[in-house]
Amino acid sequence: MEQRFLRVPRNETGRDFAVGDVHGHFSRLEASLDRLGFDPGRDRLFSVGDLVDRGPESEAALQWLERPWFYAVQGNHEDYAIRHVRTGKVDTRNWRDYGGGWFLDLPAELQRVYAEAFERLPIAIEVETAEGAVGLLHADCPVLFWPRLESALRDRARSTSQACQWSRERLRLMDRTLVQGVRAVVAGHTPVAAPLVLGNVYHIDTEGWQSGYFSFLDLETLRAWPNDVVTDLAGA
Ligand SMILES: [Mn+2]
Repeated sequence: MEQRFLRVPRNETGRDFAVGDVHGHFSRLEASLDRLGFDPGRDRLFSVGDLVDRGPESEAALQWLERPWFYAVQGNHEDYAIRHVRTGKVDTRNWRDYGGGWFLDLPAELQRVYAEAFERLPIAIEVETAEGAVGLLHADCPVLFWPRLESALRDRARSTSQACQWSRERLRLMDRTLVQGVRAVVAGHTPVAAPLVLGNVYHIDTEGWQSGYFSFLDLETLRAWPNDVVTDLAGA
């Protein structure tokens, strides 16, 4: 069984950043990291998932996942690829509309290689920082007490993963309920115009893969670059 919940110790030498959905735009990501002054010798980058589909460079996901400073959780687009290979039960026409064509057109052998790499990704990551632990997942946190997530991913694996990877409930309801037992939770999946925090949940998919820009959330300071986090929509 793959590790669905990954704990990452504190970065003692450099900074830790989370970034929103990449969707096959690794050149843009690279350019943004350069402007940020990201130092791969000391800093670490945490993707909140959806590395692939839509953009032109999805195939580069494998190289990125081999980098020692790069971490990622499984997004719903990685879930499409895994389910397609494992079960064949994916609505491929729908997935193609969402950018899955590059995968569907790969030889079966290579599809398996990608699916296996995606399967090794955890559904949630917990990163230690000087100010306390920060949680990362793709879409939404289905528990209101973060320390329960690990056992939920084990005992109710399918429904818990599905909520972590697909749900848009918090943003839809503008729900500001705190997730207890963790300093902050970081998610992508649902686009926002600027990084937005609801309760202690940070939504950072500012559509760098489309017409927006990549946002980098410093996990120590919980400040975002290039635009800081918006806490009050009325003031946005
Ligand atoms: Mn997504």
